[in-house]
Amino acid sequence: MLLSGEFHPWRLPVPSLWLDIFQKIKALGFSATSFYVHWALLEGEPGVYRADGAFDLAPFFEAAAEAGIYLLARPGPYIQAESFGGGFPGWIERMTGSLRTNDSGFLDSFHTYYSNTTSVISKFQISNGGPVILLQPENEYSVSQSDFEPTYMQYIMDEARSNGIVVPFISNDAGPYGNDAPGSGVGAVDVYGHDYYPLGFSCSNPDNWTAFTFPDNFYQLHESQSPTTPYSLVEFQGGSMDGWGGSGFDGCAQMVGTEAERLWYKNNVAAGASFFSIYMIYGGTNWGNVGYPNGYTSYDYGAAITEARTVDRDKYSELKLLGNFLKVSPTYLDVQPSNNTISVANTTDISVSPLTGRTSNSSFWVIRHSDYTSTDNTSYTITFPTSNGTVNLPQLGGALSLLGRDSKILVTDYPLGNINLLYSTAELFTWKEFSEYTVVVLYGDIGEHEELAIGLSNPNITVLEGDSSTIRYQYAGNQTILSWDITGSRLLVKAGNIYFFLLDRSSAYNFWVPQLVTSETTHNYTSDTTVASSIVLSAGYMVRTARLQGDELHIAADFNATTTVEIFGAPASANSLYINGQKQQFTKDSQGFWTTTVIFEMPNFILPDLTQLHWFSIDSLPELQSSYNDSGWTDAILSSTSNVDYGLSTPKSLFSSDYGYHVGFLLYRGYFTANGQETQLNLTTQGGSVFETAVWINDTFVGSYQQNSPYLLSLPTLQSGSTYVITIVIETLGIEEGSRAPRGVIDYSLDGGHSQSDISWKLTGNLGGEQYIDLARGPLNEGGLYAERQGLHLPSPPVNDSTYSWGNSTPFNGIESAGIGFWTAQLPLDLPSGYDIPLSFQFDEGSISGGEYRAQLYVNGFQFGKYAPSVGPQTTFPVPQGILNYNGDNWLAISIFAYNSSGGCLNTLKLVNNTVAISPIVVELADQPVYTKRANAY
Ligand code: IPT
Repeated sequence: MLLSGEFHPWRLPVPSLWLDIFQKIKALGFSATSFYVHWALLEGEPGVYRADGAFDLAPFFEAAAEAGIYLLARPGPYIQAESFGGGFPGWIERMTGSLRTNDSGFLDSFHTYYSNTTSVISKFQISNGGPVILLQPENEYSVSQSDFEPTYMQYIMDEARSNGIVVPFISNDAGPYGNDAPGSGVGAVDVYGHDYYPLGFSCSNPDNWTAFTFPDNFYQLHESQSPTTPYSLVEFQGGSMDGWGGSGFDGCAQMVGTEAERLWYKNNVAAGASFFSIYMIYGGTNWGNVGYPNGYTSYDYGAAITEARTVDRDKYSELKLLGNFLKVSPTYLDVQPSNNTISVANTTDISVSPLTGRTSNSSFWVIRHSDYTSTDNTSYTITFPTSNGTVNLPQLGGALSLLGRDSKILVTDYPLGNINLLYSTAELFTWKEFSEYTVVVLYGDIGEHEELAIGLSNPNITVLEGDSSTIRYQYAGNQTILSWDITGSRLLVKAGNIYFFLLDRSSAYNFWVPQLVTSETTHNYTSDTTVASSIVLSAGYMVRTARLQGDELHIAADFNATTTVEIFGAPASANSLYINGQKQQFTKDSQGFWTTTVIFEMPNFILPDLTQLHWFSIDSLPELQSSYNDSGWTDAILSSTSNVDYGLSTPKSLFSSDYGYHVGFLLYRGYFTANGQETQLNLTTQGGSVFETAVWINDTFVGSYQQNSPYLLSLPTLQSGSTYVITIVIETLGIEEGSRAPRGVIDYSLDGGHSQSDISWKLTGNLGGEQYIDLARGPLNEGGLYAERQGLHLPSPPVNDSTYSWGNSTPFNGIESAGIGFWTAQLPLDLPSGYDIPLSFQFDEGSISGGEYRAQLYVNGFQFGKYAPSVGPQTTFPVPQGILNYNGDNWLAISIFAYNSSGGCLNTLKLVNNTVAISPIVVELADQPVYTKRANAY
């Protein structure tokens, strides 16, 4: 059983934080992570594979291994992922061959990337002691292309094999279509898998489930499509993407929230899934232009782990209940979905999906409302076949109930070590057999009545905690039946030498089951259920690891409040307790349970007032000045384009990719001699989705438009015989996934009897184009703004260098007319150590201002935000520690592209913190080279 969550290292460019995410995934009870590799980031310059700094995959593999997480590698070359080009570099626009086909031009184009990437992955395969156990070639290939070419799929797999990949290949069909099921010859993978997003991608009405789909035939499909391979859900909806003008990720987190997790994920269990990966488990950030045109900077995805790396969404805790249950339930791998109505509720309002044992009696029963959208609280009784005959539950009176939009996995004949749990109507979170006793943790919702039976005859029963009047028990032959009400205060019942913790859901959310690492532990990947392989804790915010070192028990955990920590099953050889390295006093009760308290006090720290920083300002559109020298720009001299998918409408190509510019701001300058008859410029530009274009003639602002092109711009009166220059600024938002759609000026016409060739053009994007300058931050981080070309967004910019005319305005003064302003300021931070203090930059008090400008936020040279106050929805931009130096100087920069004559300014910008927790995480600064003079910058 692999429970997995998707996480992209390139959406969190701080390698020392990868372990944090893996530990948060591991704590869910999950065993795996699936990840994409992004070609455009690793081969910005065609033929040159670079994996410097945060782009190096080795630390990602090492962190996964340390956390005990297996990996599914998904190196594409096409990945989608709401990312720049869907993984394709911009220069793919100059390559021949239909994309994602067997055309040799296309195959050749990804050879450098793919051979290098798969070689690195191969070193970290399980066969070499590493975490990688599966590889997915391409992405949803089978149905994504109408002209599916098995030979292309086969080529990718052959390439991977020739670079040392020995692990099985798995596919991710876009739905359960079975198109590339194993055994179908050329292009067939080893393990057939499919994706599924039953809730869709609109988060504006998260509680309205009527448009969603709820499959009940997945097992049958699997049996007909690929019965010999494990049933694999390679991507299953864990949240949703959201786009410009969207409703924001909180709605997505609510839509795919605790209720959806219970209904759909347990339905996947009912279908017998044994590889089940959630897309995304941690979304991260589209920093430095890694996003696609429809997406904004945040890729939070409404996932279980927030963009700021916090685990305070209930959906994280809910997932932990399911993950830990499956982790300790090896008989799940022996069961088979069954259509028989061998178990029924007394009401047709409740459906039961049976999973019955193949080689044992151990069975699982997934119950839900027949109408999965129902919000009713329904009373029911239920009949189960067991090894002790048919039982009608509840047996000791009372009534079972199922809340609206809830689903439960009930078990029968479930082995708790040597003892048989005949049935339980409460859900199991975990159980552990320790040397002296067994701990069983069960939960339900407040107000529910539960019952279990256990194969113990006449055990001693004591109620150690809670109101014993709510507990009933009865001995029945070799069974003992126990029933209880869930009230909100914990019940602890000892039966024989089993401790039953009978919890309500939110108390269960506080339980954690870290694997116990000892000097004998050879690896951390899986847990068996033998003695003391894990310990059980009731704690609070987050427990990461447990380690036995001699007689010391070490716990690594995060605390966002003063927390009572209870430890059940501490190893007998342990006699001292350390939490995050600090020795901790504790009490040991007669059961042998340990209790201690971790005090949380909000640490003292002051986040600087950003309006009070010493800002340095500069005009970032000096191109409008008559003195500006554009001799360093690229002349648009190509009479044809290399783009085989799009033709030219202009005498010279103005497709930016023909000249090596693919990302961020593009600038064009067109020279012509006026005849005095000009009144209009008709312009077609393309920058993706809500891209913005602004136009000047000499230093006169002509107009701007968002998205809707072609666009007619009225010109001022021009002097016949004079030379003019048209300056066009286009903020591009990335390249569409799997496309060669050109960026830049696509078409234009100038009236007054001009032909197109009367205008001669120059253009620029990022300095160096594909020979990009900043190897540490990669090929996509910089666009073509003057300030970016000069490197002024980097730390320690030359604010004393008089070749730049720095002013002392602030981004809160902004600029007063159309143009581009740029500001930089030093931001000292001094935050206490021993805490995780996620920070975000918040514009305009968290609600978009409607201002007619686009701002970019740079932190220590990393572009970490595109704020579009007329589009939204994002106002708050998390920036991880490691990009920010929490104990030292940082450099913050802001660009403002004001595209109408009234200019633009920030109303406010604040540094705010998210959930603060005591934490053992160790964060190192990402490689972040400072400014050095760029010799040929213009
Ligand atoms: C699936 C893609 O495989 C994945 O890369 C991502 O784009 C995801 O969609 C949406 O976030 S494709 C699925 C919608 C059929």
